[in-house]
Amino acid sequence: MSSTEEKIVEVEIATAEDVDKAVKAARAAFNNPTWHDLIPEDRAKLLNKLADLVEANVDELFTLQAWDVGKPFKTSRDFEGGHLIGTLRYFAGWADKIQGRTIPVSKDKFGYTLKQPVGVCGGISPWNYPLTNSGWKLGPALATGNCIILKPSEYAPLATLYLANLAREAGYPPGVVQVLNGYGKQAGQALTEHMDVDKIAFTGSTTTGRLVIKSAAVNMKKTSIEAGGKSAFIVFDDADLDQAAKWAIAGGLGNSGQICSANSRILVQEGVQEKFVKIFADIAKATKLGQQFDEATQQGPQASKMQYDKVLGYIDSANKDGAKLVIGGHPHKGAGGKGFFIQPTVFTGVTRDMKIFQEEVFGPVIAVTTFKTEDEAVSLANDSAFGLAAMVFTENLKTAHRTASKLQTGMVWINESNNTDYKLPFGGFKQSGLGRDCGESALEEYLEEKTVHVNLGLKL
Ligand code: TXE
Repeated sequence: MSSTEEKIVEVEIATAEDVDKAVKAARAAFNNPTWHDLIPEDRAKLLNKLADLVEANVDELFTLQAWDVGKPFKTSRDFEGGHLIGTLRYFAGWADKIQGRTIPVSKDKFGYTLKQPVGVCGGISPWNYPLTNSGWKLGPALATGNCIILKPSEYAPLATLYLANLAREAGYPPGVVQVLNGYGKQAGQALTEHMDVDKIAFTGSTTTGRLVIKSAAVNMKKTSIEAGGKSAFIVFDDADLDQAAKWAIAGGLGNSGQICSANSRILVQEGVQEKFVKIFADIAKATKLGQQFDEATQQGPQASKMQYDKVLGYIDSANKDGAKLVIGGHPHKGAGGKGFFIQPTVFTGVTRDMKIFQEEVFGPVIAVTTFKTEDEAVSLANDSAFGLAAMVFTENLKTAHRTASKLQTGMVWINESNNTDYKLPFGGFKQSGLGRDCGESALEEYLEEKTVHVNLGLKL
């Protein structure tokens, strides 16, 4: 447990052999008429039943997740719990709305398309949002009639196992929903390179995302990748600075900064830089760090010792590179001097060449850079190998939409940050990924489109 550094429990790890057994079970379930021929309304009923069970078990699920990664329990149960239930219900609503197209070709011919499930899917998820990520994969996969094997992160094995039990209780036939815990290089890789897996939905680091694409190439699996980010939060000088600061705290320091779309870079127009940084730093400094089950806790520990060391390494590099430390910069001692806590940290004077401008820190560390003009703001924001998200704060509609269209990111939030909604596509440009989670777009990731050519009278 990352808040106390104590061992909670031991968990079985899957080998390549276990993965093979799970894939065979998934294939058998996919081919079984009990699942394969289930009418869409009944697929929707099952997914809604699962949502009801998640709602009834939300305390248990989010207690396990809080043990897994040290997240403040109450906030994550209320927000992520609602999001998970909503995601499953949203995709249940799509189950009977999966439609192909009819396409006129000529007087002798027309074509139509059928949307059919891909088959056996693997869902590999990280530790920062274990349940949300499981829901983002389960929802579209099951609504469209696939079978899915989830492989949660080795750092967060518990909550998703509980979810698998709920899927069984909901009435999914054996083999349709499976959970295998295990290491990435073993179970994860076995799943991505398995010849009888048709699709991999991966969320995690960009480095691992590249490996997943390579392994999945073995049988040209359909692949969706949601990877890292370095999202820029642009504050123009006409912005509501109080609101900007509050959203930047939520979207940058929330979940201890362990959000793929975290606004870890703040670009602020020079006239308001001093005022904005003061408001932001004052709120950040007052953040209450603590144990996950203490209701007053606003920020928990980093999820693991590895992450804790990594974040401290970035703080060190920012100091060495000459950024100015405004607040934080140090570990925070939890109860009994234990736990992987790090103070909310803000650096100003950050330049393009610094590591904390370019690399994903994945911790409560914010890099502030000043800009003069809109063009400069866009150029700074786009100066990144990542392209997941960006945020624009301004009271001027024209500035907001003009800037949004120029940013090379999959998502732009105007006058808010990280207010993710399962009805809207989530994903990135550039090295932040391939494909989209959430929204109608996610369905396409789990469907094949078959074209049927119909000859209406052409003779040879
Ligand atoms: O991620 P990995 P890690 C970033 C963040 C963090 C860094 C490392 O910067 O500091 O990644 O975190 C599985 N084949 N993000 O090491 O390795 C692994 O078991 C198949 C951003 O936890 O990407 C886990 O289930 N699978 C990110 C999942 O991949 C493999 C969220 C993610 O692990 C595998 C988390 C392999 N060869 C970290 N190797 C985001 N986008 O939100 C590992 N895995």
